[in-house]
Amino acid sequence: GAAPFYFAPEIERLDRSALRRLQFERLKETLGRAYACVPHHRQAFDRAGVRPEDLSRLEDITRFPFTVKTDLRDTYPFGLFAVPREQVARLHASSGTTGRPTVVGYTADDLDSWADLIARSLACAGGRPGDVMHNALGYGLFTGGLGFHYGAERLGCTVVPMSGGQTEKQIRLICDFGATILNATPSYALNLAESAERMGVDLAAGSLRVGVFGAEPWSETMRGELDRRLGIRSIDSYGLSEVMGPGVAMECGQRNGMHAWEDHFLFEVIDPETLEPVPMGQPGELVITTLTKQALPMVRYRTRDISMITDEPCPCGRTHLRILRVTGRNDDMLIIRGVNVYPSQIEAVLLGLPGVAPHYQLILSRQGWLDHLTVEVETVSPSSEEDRVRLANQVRHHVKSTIGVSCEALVRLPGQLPRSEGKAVRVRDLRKEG
Ligand code: ADP
Ligand code: K
Ligand code: ZN
Repeated sequence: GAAPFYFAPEIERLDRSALRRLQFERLKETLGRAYACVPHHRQAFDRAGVRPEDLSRLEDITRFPFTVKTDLRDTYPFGLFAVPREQVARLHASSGTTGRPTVVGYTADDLDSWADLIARSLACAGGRPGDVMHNALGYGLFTGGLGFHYGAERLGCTVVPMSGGQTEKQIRLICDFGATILNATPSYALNLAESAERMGVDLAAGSLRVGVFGAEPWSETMRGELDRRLGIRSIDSYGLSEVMGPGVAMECGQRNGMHAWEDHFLFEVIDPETLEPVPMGQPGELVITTLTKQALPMVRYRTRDISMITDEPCPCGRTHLRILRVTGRNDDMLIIRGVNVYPSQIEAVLLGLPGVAPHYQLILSRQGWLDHLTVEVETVSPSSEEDRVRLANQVRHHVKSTIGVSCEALVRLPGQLPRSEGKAVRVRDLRKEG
């Protein structure tokens, strides 16, 4: 293949001992800022009996307390920010465990680092200045669309800010503009491939060369399908809003795991039961500490993502460790078309509707390659067909407008939904790993 290309060659190939020294310096600074500027962190450190000065080597990170998703909710909206609101240049938000979204903020410097990390990640994925990047990730409060947008501009790409939806138009523009990089969730990319086939458009014979796919778990089988049907090399891409957004880790051309950018983040893998570190190369929950974020420093954020990491050398020359596929989560968060959804959020919507009984079921299936959500509810008292149709429309409308996902709603008569003995089984996930 072509000679390796790096966006930030010195840092991407820094030897691991220098990388660890850099991490130590930055970690010390981050812990200091978290303690000095964020009351939540100060209290948590005090409770754990640990001070930033207690960090004398990188491994001491394990003495510091974890941050979890509910900490963001409990301090909604800006309680974990370490800078005055006037210094926050941008806000993003994703779904939290209840009605309140998880709000994240960036200073101008944070946005600058983010664009650099995306530029570095896109180059790692095989992108080059001059590429045309068709960005089908959602723009708006999600970090996906805008995150990739500015980083692709920084790399020197021509960016098509398409966002989601309007599938036929997407296909036409990919062809007309000569897109070479496609950015999407893997399931939407397969949907594009299928729709193109129906339209008689052969995307595999077209201009696309690289696919950058993330936001939801996907498999090697799906990779094979995407490569073949779109005529691309499909690359796994990982990130989460709480620590930044996309650009946390990206596969290189070797496709042997995602290089995780250790100059900006510290990665740990823990046993979710004992909370103790697990050895390199063994599966566990990914825990991430930010090393450069100003607006929202994150200390030992429990991602709930199950994966493993390796520091084995990669033939591409990058020294940063690799996150092997994220295979699932250890909480009840569902990912529906790339959107994070907690059953508790849907429950809150349902219980707010008059006439709906506290019995419901969420059924997840695939229609083609796309996720399909069916919400089944029961009425409190016997009701007419007409009333049930009206209620179904309300459920659909409220789920869409408060959570942002489309669903099908089925309203049953009292007693028609299965009753469980013991713990209610609210979710039936029929999606097969394809
Ligand atoms: P994004 O828009 O990047 O998905 P969110 O904060 O909305 O950011 O969601 C982050 C979550 O999405 C992660 O914690 C993980 O569960 C999931 N996710 C992101 N990228 C991947 C990936 N490449 N493989 C599997 N899951 C992923
Ligand atoms: K996601
Ligand atoms: Zn590599």
